[in-house]
Amino acid sequence: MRAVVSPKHRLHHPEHEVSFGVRAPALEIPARAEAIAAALADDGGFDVQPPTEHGVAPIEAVHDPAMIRFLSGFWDAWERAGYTTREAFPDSMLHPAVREGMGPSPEPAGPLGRLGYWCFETMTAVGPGSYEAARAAVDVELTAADLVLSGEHAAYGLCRPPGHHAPRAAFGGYCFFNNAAVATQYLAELTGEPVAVLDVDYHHGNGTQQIFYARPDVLYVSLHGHPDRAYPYFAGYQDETGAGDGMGTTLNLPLPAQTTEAEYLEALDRALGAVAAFGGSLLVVSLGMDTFGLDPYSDFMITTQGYAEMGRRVAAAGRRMVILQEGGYFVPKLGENVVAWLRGAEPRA
Ligand code: SP5
Ligand code: ZN
Repeated sequence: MRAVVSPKHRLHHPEHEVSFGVRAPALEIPARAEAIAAALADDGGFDVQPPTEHGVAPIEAVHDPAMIRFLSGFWDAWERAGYTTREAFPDSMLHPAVREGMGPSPEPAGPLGRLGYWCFETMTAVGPGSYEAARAAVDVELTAADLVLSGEHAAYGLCRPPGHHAPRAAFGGYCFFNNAAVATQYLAELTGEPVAVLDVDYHHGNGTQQIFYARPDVLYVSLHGHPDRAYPYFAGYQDETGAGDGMGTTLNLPLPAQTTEAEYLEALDRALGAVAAFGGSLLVVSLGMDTFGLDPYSDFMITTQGYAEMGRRVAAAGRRMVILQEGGYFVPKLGENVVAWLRGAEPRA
């Protein structure tokens, strides 16, 4: 399988995240992508290439251009305003109730206010190289999409930072640009075909769901920890099935704590049934390894062999696949788990 990898992810190297008011070591760190890249190289079965530049237009097709502008200029503005931190977090976010009945808030002028205007939580440090790294992750993802458009049955994009929590007009959940959504929109535009997205990260991909919620030509299907206990809390419920013309093109399968591998694979078969019933030949996979038994976020019991079986079942759907990295935070097994999934997904003789 061909894989796209960029060293530019290293430009985003958060030191901390803030979880329930506690400053903790960052989990979404460069070592994750380094471990995956090393495992791809060690395996020998992957043809690894760098991304090509695609510019900002494919991002503007999905995200608010004002958010892109904010991210591109944030660090300079932060330093110019006199802050001397190594990375930045908002202190006040734009809760919808603050402006209830008053119309939308203007975008503030100062960088701390602007940070809370665009960022929705406290886990996503923005540093001097975050924007450039996020742009490179988009180039990685679009290069993987190009490979599939030019005839590869499947391609893997080692995206870092991840993307699936970023809706059209906000960022957070370790995500800046929604890599899977940008790729999906790009594929839909270039082929005119419907596109299915299968999200198997432990967390619900609220951003991807939001971006395509009213779209009849994009199916979003997700397996995840139930939002009653799991981030992102405010999306991923079973009764969210789409809106307007997109009614019926969202399927959420929230799962209980201690979900076993057998139970997970059963839910995956349901998800793949929905993919099979949807038109088109393209599938974008949001691949998160934070369902792993040892992952700090996981209360599922997925094993390395389970990932190989997942890859097999997804590939058996027979679709052309753009497989994009999302989460996965148990670094010692991360590379092995990604390789197991991708090898499982390889066409069999
Ligand atoms: C792409 C991705 O996997 N993003 C994950 C973002 C998760 N943010 C979680 C915030 C809540 C964490 N609080 C509980 C700490 C458990 N170790
Ligand atoms: Zn996740």
